[in-house]
Amino acid sequence: MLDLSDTIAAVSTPPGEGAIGIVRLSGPDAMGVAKSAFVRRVAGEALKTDKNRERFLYYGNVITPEGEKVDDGFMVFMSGPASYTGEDTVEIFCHGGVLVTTRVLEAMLGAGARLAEPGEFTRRAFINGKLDLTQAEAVIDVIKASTDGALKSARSRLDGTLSKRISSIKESLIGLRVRLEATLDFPEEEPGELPGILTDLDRVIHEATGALKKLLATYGEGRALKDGLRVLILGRPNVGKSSLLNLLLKEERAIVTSVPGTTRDRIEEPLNIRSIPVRLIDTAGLRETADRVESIGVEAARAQIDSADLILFVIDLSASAEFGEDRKIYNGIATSITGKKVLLVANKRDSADKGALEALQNSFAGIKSVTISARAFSAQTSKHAPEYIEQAGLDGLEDALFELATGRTVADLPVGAEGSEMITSLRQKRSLEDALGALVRARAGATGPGPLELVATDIRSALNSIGEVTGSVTTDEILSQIFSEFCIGK
Ligand SMILES: Nc1nc2c(ncn2[C@@H]2O[C@H](COP(=O)(O)OP(=O)(O)OP(=O)(O)O)[C@@H](O)[C@H]2O)c(=O)[nH]1
Ligand SMILES: [Mg+2]
Repeated sequence: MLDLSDTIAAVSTPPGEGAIGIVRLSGPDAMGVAKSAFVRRVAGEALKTDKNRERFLYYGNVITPEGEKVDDGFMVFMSGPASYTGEDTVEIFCHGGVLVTTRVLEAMLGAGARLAEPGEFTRRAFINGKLDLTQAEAVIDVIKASTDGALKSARSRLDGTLSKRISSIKESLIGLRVRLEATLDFPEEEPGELPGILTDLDRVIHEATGALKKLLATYGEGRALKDGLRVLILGRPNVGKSSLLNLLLKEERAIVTSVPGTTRDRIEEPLNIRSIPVRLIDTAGLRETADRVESIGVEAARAQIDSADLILFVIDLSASAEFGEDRKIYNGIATSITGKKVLLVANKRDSADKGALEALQNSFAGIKSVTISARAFSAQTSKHAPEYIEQAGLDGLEDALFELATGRTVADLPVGAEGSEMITSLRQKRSLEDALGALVRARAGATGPGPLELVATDIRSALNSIGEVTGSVTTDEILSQIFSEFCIGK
């Protein structure tokens, strides 16, 4: 268990050289520690506890317990509960260097503070009720966000939108549970109540399961925004895989030639697709080859499959005679791509064979596909001109990728809009799935021959699982796992 009676300290700015470094203190004796280790420069005297002005910037020197000056800077005091952690908090702004911030921190430790654990400031904020668990998780997501969409989603969770959504599901179930349990405990008091409760139970559980399913469906997008996706480009040699990479990057990154077997080494580049952070990986074309260097590349391409989230399988519409060969290669990797998302990218639509689209349908029935002309883009000098993007089919490709990755269309609610709450962690997903399972059992139990006590138990268990998401029900283990992802000082 966390000891809240300690006063903790940490450097809150990242290690490195910067204009300012911030050392943060939180806990009951934050001001006491600061008082011993920070001396006002103007007055040349220690801060007087009774005269501490909150949210007032003091200028002074940080000193060691031996009285040696470490650095000069500002200090601000914020008393709890109106602070990030809900406790008395002090922030010291000193020079931003690795050694100087370490020395300032040591001065605070010398004056009685303890070094904070990773995420301990936020964990204290959680314990003190300043934020719930979905918000605490959002803190780290805001810090790590690498695209506008990821930031919007994390920001809106930090503002409590997901918490609110979950609370409203919880409230309706609590009301139901209370009524059901009262009737079961005191059946003689309101004998006529039961049929009405059962009707309400059916409706409330129906609504709650609908809401849970809706939230669960957002996990794909939530996770994609938060963690990004590995998108792997695969296909026969010369179909235009490297051209596709260049098209998505809008830059001629990979070498493109008409010689099959051009790409031998893996090329990996970061980019954003409709706000989803993506690592795009181009590989050597898949085929049997006698060339030793190329065959190493082909093996390397296969080795990438496991870690990929989404596969772009490229085929060449101007080589419909080869679709059988494409399909063979696809079948060859079929077991390793089971469960992964696959988009068939039919390239070279500018010079497609007659009947190529139908032939493609026959060879790859049931696989989501999109047609493009990657070269239309890379062959041009003015790379961002809209007509080339259109000619290439880039928008359609990006839309298809987004839809496949998130399970929703780009035209749906924008990220951050009301009603667009997302779940983003496996932990949240598992708890909501447990809750859903318990509610399905409860609903079935209510119409079945079993005792209604079991229905009440299932509703209670669903509430418990929902409570895990926001953290109203939690264990030390869950908390340690969540906060261990944080940096020290947050
Ligand atoms: N007509 C046409 N040709 C294209 C298109 N995209 C690519 N090509 C041509 O196809 C050839 C192969 O393109 P690459 O992008 O190198 O193909 P690749 O799949 O990376 O090939 P390897 O690295 O050898 O496996 C080049 O001559 C490209 O100019 C397209 O949309 N239309
Ligand atoms: Mg290539």
